[in-house]
This record gives sequence, C-alpha cells and structure tokens, in this order.
Amino acid sequence: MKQRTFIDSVKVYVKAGKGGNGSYSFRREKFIPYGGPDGGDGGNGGNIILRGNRDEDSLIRLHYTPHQIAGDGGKGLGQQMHGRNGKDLLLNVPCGTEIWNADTSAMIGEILNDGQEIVVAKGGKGGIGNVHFKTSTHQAPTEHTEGKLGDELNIRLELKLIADIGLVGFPNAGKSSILTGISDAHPKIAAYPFTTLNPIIGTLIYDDFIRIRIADIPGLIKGAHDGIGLGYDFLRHIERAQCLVYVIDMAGTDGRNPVDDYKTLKEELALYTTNLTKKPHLIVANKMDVPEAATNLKVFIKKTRTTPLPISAYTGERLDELRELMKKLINGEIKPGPKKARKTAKSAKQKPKKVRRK
Ligand SMILES: Nc1nc2c(ncn2[C@@H]2O[C@H](COP(=O)(O)OP(=O)(O)OP(=O)(O)O)[C@@H](O)[C@H]2O)c(=O)[nH]1
Ligand SMILES: [Mg+2]
Repeated sequence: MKQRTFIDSVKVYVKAGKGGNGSYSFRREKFIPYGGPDGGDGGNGGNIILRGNRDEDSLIRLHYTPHQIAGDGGKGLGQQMHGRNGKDLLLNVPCGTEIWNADTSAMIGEILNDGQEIVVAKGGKGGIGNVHFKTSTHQAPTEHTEGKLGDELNIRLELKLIADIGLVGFPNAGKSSILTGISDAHPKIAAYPFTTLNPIIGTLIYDDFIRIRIADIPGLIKGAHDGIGLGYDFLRHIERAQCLVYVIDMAGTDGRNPVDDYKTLKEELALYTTNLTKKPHLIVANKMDVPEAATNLKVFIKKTRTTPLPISAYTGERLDELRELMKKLINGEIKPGPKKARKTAKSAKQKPKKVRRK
C-alpha cells in the first residue's frame, strides 16, 4: 500500500467574515404615520476556528486548501430585522498542532486536546441600524454604521504529534515490527532501511484501561543532525514524548555492530536541540531469535554497561514484558542511565578522593 504523504507544517491564509452593514429604514405602514426608524443591525462576520480532532493525523487537508474564508454577516433590514451572522469556519487539525502568526512570527496557541477550539481570525462586528440612533430630539435618524472587517492573516501550523513514548533506532532495527507486536497500529514493515516515512502512532491498552501512545518515527543514522537520512526532522514528534525506547538490532544485520549503533544513536539524540538523551528511557535488544544475537548481547552488556531487554518482535518473545516495562517507564518506576554512571556515582560517594600529602 502506498504511504500517504505526511504533512507536518503548512501556511494558511485565513480571512474571517465581514460584519453586515446596519440598515437605515423607516417604518411604513397604513394608518401609522411617522412610523419612525426601524433599520436593524448587521450580522457579525463568521470566525475561523481551529478544532483538535483525534482522528486527524496530518495537516494534509489544509496543505491542499491553503485559503480559508469565513462567511460575511448579512446586512440589517427594515422592521428592525437583524442581519444573519456569517457562518463560522471550523477547521479540524490533529492534536499537537502549534499555531503561529506567519506575518509576525508570534505564537497564537496550541491545540492539545480533542475538541479544543481556538479562534484564529475573528469575524467583524455587524454595523448598527438607525433604530438605535433615535432620541427624543432626533426622531428620524438616518445614521447607521457599516460592518467591520474581519481579521485577515497568514498562519503557520506546525504539527508535533503527541505520544507518551517514542521508539528510536537505526533503520531496520525493528521499530515498526515492535509497534505492530504490542499495539493496535499496523505500520509498514520491510527488510530495507527507511520503510517508515512518516511518524506513526500506536496505542497500548492495558487491562486496567491505561492507555499509552507510542510513536514510531523513521530511523536515525549517523550524521542525522546534519540532515543526513530522514529521521532527524521527525525527532520533533518525540520531543514531547515523556520517555524513549532505544531499539537496537542485536543480530547486527547487514554487518552492523550493535555497540556502535547504540553509541551513534545516543550521540545523535544528544545533538538534537533539546538533548533527548535526558529523557527516561529503556533499551531494547531486538532480533534475539537470530543465533548471533546472544553473543552480541553479551558483548553489548559488557561494553555499554547497560541492561537491555532482550526481545524478538518476530517471534513475539518477551513482548509482554516490554509492555509492562513501558508502563513502569511512564510511571517513573524505572531509573534510566547506564549502570556505569550509577556505579561510578555510588563508588564516588563511598570512596572520597585521597588528598596527597606533600
Ligand atoms: N529475525 C528478526 N527479524 C526482525 C525482527 N524484528 C524486525 N525484523 C525484520 O527486520 C526488518 C526491518 O523491520 P522494521 O520493523 O521495518 O524496522 P524499522 O526499524 O521500522 O525500519 P525503518 O522503518 O526502515 O526505520 C524487517 O524485515 C523485519 O521483518 C526480529 O525480532 N527478528
Ligand atoms: Mg519502520
């Protein structure tokens, strides 16, 4: 199946409706001479409103319709009739959309929840009809006001998908296979790098109805922070994730070295604008069904002084354990960091540095 283009940044011109003009008219009826003013007010212009919708997962709709114009308010009429209000324009966007004023670069707001609404352009107020200008000394006013113009601006929308946990790793490490194995998502899986081109969100639902959203993003490679490969741009989608899961291909497919992969991955995450290695994380050793993986894992543990969870997305081995660990990770029950760092900190506490005597 062809993957749909993923759009995570769009510029949209928005124009709210103009207010309708106030009317000027006089009551004319048989047997009622000097009926007086009866011009009604104009209707208000329609607003442009962005609304969070959990079923949307990209900004593609707005990418193809970058001009959005709300309805104008109707003009006021005689017999004190109020003009109709212009129709609001509701635009559905995914949760996690930031809204910026593209003309001034100021932030307008952020849609985080399903159903949350933000008015990005306010419709103009309707004008006032001549009925309101009547006073005891001014019985036949012709004054009335025109409707005001609505807001008109360019906005820029930036999508940062909201997930609790982000899966990071080299291409082909098996991130999408893991997501498929543990959640309801069905990302594309294949034996070539950069199979995943767009971030994909899967939801883990536990027996106690706790839900955890997991993001699978395109694989990272060395030099990603310099724009090499695909994945770096997509790190912004896991910038807001609470925790990360590092996925390491322990089989060393295509002559890869798991220890080097781990080090490079950490370097690339550290070079991101907000150092992503600071997030609580879990290391997963995938492809343990492959015979060489066991030896590689031993070397990996020794060299990196970490305790990865050995799994196989292919056979499903220990995926249940991974699900439980993910829950613990989110609940802050897992203390991250390599063993070495913790050990050094501990030993530093126990053995104070000796001061050399002269
Ligand atoms: N033997 C074995 N193969 C696996 C395992 N997990 C994934 N694979 C295979 O590895 C290849 C890559 O898997 P993907 O899940 O697409 O990897 P990915 O990390 O999402 O890759 P990108 O989207 O390209 O970054 C596929 O051919 C999978 O069948 C595993 O546990 N064991
Ligand atoms: Mg993938």
